[in-house]
Amino acid sequence: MTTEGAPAEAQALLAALGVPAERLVGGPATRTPITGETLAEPRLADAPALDAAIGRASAAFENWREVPAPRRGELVRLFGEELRRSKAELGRLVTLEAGKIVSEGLGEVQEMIDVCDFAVGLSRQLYGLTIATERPDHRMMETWRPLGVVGVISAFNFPVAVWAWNAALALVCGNAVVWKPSEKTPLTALATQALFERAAAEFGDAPDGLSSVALGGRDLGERLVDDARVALVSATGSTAMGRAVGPRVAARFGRSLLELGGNNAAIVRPSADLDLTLRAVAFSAMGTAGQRCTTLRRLFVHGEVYDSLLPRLRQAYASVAIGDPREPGVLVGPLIDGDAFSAMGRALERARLAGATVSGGERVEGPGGAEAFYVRPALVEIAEHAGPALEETFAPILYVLRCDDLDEAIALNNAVPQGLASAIFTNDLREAERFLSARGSDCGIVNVNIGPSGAEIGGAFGGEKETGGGRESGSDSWKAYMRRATNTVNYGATLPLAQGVRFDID
Ligand code: UN1
Repeated sequence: MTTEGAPAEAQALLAALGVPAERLVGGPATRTPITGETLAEPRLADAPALDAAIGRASAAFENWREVPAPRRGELVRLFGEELRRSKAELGRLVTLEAGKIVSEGLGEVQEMIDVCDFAVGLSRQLYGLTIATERPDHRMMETWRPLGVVGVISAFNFPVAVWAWNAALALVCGNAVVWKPSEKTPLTALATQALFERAAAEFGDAPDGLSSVALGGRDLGERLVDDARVALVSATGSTAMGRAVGPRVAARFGRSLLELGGNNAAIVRPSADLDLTLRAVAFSAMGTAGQRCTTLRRLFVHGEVYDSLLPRLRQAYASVAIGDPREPGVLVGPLIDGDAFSAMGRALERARLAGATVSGGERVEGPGGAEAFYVRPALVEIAEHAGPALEETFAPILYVLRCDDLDEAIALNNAVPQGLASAIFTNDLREAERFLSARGSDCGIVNVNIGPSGAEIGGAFGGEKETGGGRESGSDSWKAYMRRATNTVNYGATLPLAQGVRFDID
């Protein structure tokens, strides 16, 4: 495909994906981070439009909750088929709008397809337990019921996959969905919605307003968060955003599912397979230009292997192909914007002042001139676990520290408030199991001999502490989109003792 004319290509893709042209004018500019050019100017939703969308979703829910779950799964199956058909176009639009390399744009759509498959299977499960009761001639069981309207707030870095994790589960569970995507990535959201509408048309009788998109800024997000008709707010983004969302939802006793930052670490032990470690570290730390919440940001290397691993890592950092993410062979695309570039610069400056050895971090020429921000990923060798290493800077910075003692390395892994993903590289069974044990990593994702990023949809995705504690995607995450009822049925003719009090009623 051509590497010229991102705006024209985006318009063509949006048309092919079914987004009406009139939705793409009248609002603020959406720019591609590849060149800084304007791709479209999609109209934003105002407060009455959001209000109406939530109203339609509430009405849709009343109908949808009565549709048998496997039939609800059929809609998600059809949506998965639409995604398969349009994978190339939607993946390419992710590349243009979020700046991901082509394979990552496609990979993101594949995650959507995978979670649809997962949810379709789930639509024939949604199991509750039958529980032994202490009462004679009784049966006790739990049943799972849908919640209502699920509000989804998503971030620029996974502009479509994270919504799909939420929506596929929410829909098979019987909920309606209102989505406020990142202001930086409205176009992929509109395209996803258009594909969903195709699936709904084929399905036939999906209620109007079952899933909708509301484009807007922080104020619109706040309205969604505060609306008592929204039973669950699922928000993925920065810790600062989560701190604002969590208490507001709690104040009205709504439910929230928060998936926030990650300052992820890996530990390298003397027995590690260094070829494998090198590849895993380079991918996890530099992939997606360090803009994943699972990006590897801290590395604790045993002294015995430090001097064999570090030169190779420096070499990988010095030689990685940075540039236009549409070009084959490029591994590191642009940062999302100038703010991200400034934040990276500030973190590196603080590290330098604290005595760190920094390689990389400089701005690199890309196809876009002044309005696009390409950087060489930075490798920062530190003597002390302090300063910016304790924070999540959403950019490709890897802090490397020499650390021999496993307990100390585990303590360092756990010493940040953002415990999302973690990894150990070792061929020593005892070390691996110690890392996985209760006194090991405190993260939500704990890996052995594979980097922290690239979690697959079948697992529950999330972490503890400042990451919000929520779980999206696989495993039993579906329970977050439902409420549980315990039902007791008496099929005998008498009441159990405690309730058999005598009344003078005969
Ligand atoms: C995110 O960064 O918010 O594990 C989601 C990964 C992806 C999802 C990340 N599958 O990196």
